[in-house]
Amino acid sequence: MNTEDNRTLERLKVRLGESNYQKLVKIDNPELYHFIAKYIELFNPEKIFVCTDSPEDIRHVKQESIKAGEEVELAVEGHTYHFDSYHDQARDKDNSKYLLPSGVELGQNINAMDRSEGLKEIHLIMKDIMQGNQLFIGFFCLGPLNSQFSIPAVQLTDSGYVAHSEDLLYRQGYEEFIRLGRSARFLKFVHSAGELDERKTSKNIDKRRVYIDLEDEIVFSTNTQYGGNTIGLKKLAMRPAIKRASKEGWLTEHMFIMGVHGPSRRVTYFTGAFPSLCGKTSTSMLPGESIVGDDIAYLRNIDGVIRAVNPESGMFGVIQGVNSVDDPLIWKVLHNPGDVIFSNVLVTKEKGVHWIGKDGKEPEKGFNYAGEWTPGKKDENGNFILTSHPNARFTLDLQLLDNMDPKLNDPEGVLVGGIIYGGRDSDTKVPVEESFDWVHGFITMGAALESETTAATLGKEGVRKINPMSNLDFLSIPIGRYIESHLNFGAKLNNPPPIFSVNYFLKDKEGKFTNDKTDKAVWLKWMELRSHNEVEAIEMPTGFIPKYEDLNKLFNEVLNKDYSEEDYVNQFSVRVPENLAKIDRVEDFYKTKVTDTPQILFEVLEEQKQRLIAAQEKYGDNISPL
Ligand code: SPV
Ligand code: MN
Repeated sequence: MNTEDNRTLERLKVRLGESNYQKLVKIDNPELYHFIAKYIELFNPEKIFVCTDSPEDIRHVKQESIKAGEEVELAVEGHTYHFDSYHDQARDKDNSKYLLPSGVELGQNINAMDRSEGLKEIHLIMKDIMQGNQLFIGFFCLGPLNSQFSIPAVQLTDSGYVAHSEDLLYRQGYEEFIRLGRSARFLKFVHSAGELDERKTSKNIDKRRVYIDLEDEIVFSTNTQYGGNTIGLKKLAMRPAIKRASKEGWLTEHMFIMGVHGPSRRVTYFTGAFPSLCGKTSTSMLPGESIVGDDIAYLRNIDGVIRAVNPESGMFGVIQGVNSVDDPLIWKVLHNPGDVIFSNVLVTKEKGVHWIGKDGKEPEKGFNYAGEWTPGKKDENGNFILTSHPNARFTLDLQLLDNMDPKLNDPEGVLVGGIIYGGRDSDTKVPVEESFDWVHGFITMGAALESETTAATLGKEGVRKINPMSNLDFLSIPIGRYIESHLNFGAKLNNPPPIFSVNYFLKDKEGKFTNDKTDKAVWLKWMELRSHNEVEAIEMPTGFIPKYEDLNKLFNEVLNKDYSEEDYVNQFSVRVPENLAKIDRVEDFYKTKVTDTPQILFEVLEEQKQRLIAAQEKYGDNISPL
């Protein structure tokens, strides 16, 4: 330790007090000391709490959140609710920016600004921002402990709600920091909810910022509480992790990981990328299957195969539509004692909660993210205020779920048997389809992924947007380079797993959904069999689709229902004009907006176009699988 390190420690001792100081110095890492000292001095909190992995410390954080009023206890033991400001209900894409040194560019799809300007601005906004408040310092590990996948991370926040959420969602990492000492290459997150109003929600939304400094691997977040903007280890950590991954030859993806249970007790693991609110969590939570993670995955090539881990160990899930029939396992956790946070739901006088799509009758009054609520209440623009926000969520530790996969904490991760790309697509893609090979799948299903926008980000809903790998919101490298990383990753595999696309949102000519909500269970079982070459498929211009008789058999086995040939034709016919239009949109996007697109992307799209045109000449606009 040099004199500068010692001076930093002296300063920390004064600020932290003896017991917190002792906790911190058990970790031998001067970089950590300097980082913490710098931000303590900038934020100027009145109190500081260093949280270790001990259950007492973790309990203390929750108690402090309740004491400060950011969370309020509900009738069910262990449950709390939290509100975000009415104008702070989703990720703020406009104010999430990369801070780039001169000479670095990420392309026009990625929001960025000059690094020194951004740092100046954020330091100014956050100066003395914690005066009179408490700072929590938490240590976490992204991915299983002591694994080649894992990334240590430290969080500084003045929000007990954020700190508590992280305790539920991530693996504790204090001991891991001690073990790693100076070798820890850790990510850093600093957050302040800023000034709070009487409802304990962030007040200065105009000063809401999420700034990502890739140089020092620090993410700043301020004047916001909504989890997607604040929970450092969630979407904020994805940004530096994507950059690291691209440099080091692995992948950080916006994907669930689940075990699909096949014949003879076989479990095949799938990862699936879906934009927010497109069925990602509900797929990973399908009855009879097991969940490793519902949101983020790290993928590595280990001995020529893909292995994956979930950097998280909890779930920050959408609550809208959760009901006892479709989501029995989540339902059970949401109705039993345990550590669960409900955010932006309706709370009743009896300290119960309600949300859109919950079983039972809607309460006649309560209070929600907009204040006192009765049915029919309108906001200042005359829009109805819904019972709960469409992006209202529950937060829980995966350990509470009966279907948690036993390999969640395996340091080796799970072997990936298939990759799925899904989007919200009302008129083009069939419900399930397998690609011809890795490159074809990655490009026509991943890089060309389109989806209609949802309530998970601020802005208009229902607009079709391209979202490569459903990861666009989090990319910290130019899109072309990200695509290149994927192609390189695939090229180095001995035997790449099959790639599939799914679409749960296909509508017929009358605008009705062609599928039932539960049908995805069948698509998964079919993909599981394909992964082991145990079922045949029909070659169509866009990929391999299931045969009618196989699906009918699976519908009977899995859902105990018949599947009509008429439904099959409706769902699996290739709509040629729609598919061609999609290719045009995708080509246009890459041609005009992604200057570093690898040439192969255009070639693969062109081949698909030619296959479609040739088929159209033979069979017409609508090609029946029969
Ligand atoms: C998503 O929107 O993709 C989520 C929730 O998983 S958030 O934390 O807001 O990113
Ligand atoms: Mn997500």
